[in-house]
Amino acid sequence: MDSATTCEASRVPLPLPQTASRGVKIAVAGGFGVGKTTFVGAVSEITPLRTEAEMTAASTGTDDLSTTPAKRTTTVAFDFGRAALSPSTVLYLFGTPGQERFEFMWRTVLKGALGAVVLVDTRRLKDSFRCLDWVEDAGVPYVVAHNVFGREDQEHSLDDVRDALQMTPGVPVMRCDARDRQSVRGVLIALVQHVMRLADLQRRQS
Ligand SMILES: Nc1nc2c(ncn2[C@@H]2O[C@H](COP(=O)(O)OP(=O)(O)OP(=O)(O)O)[C@@H](O)[C@H]2O)c(=O)[nH]1
Ligand SMILES: [Mg+2]
Repeated sequence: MDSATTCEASRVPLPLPQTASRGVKIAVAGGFGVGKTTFVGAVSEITPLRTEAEMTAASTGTDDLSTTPAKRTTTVAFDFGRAALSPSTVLYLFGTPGQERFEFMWRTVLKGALGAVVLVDTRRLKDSFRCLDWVEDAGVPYVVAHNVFGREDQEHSLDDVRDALQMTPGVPVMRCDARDRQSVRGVLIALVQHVMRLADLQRRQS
């Protein structure tokens, strides 16, 4: 593959390496304000495409800002970023909107995805159920990543998170910091390994 991408914001040409031979779509999903846009932005090697809109008084009572009081904008369509996982494999990252009124976009974002990261915030775990249902219904393999916002939400063990979310056995659960590139890369590597394990299992069973 020998293509070039131009970052609109910086006007810096960022060519894909000539060794890149595989492009893979990955969805980054989760409830409102769990850190999806932050996650995509932290790892993207191009200036991420964002579709943020200012939050207005109209969202009062609908959007829970108690855990992210500094939040001023919300994703209204999707986030897009690109990250090379290896010289040959490039991930195209699509972040979903979090608000339920934009759920119609979730199907589009999940369509054709090789895998999904479901980000959760342990202070608002119940907000994750709808998203998990969407991802499971779409049949997209996924991992759950607990985005750690502070010390208090590290008190929950990953087993607690798994139990609280009534997760399907075998789905990996891990912690991450959505602001940290290495941490986000770790989640993406775990997702790709999980997808490869499932594919291998399927091959053996057929
Ligand atoms: N302390 C801390 N803050 C974070 C972390 N991840 C995201 N944030 C902050 O939390 C807020 C929400 O992050 P976003 O990335 O906009 O969340 P989102 O899931 O894309 O939100 P929606 O698109 O509105 O659903 C922002 O103010 C981020 O700066 C984290 O790991 N730690
Ligand atoms: Mg967002």
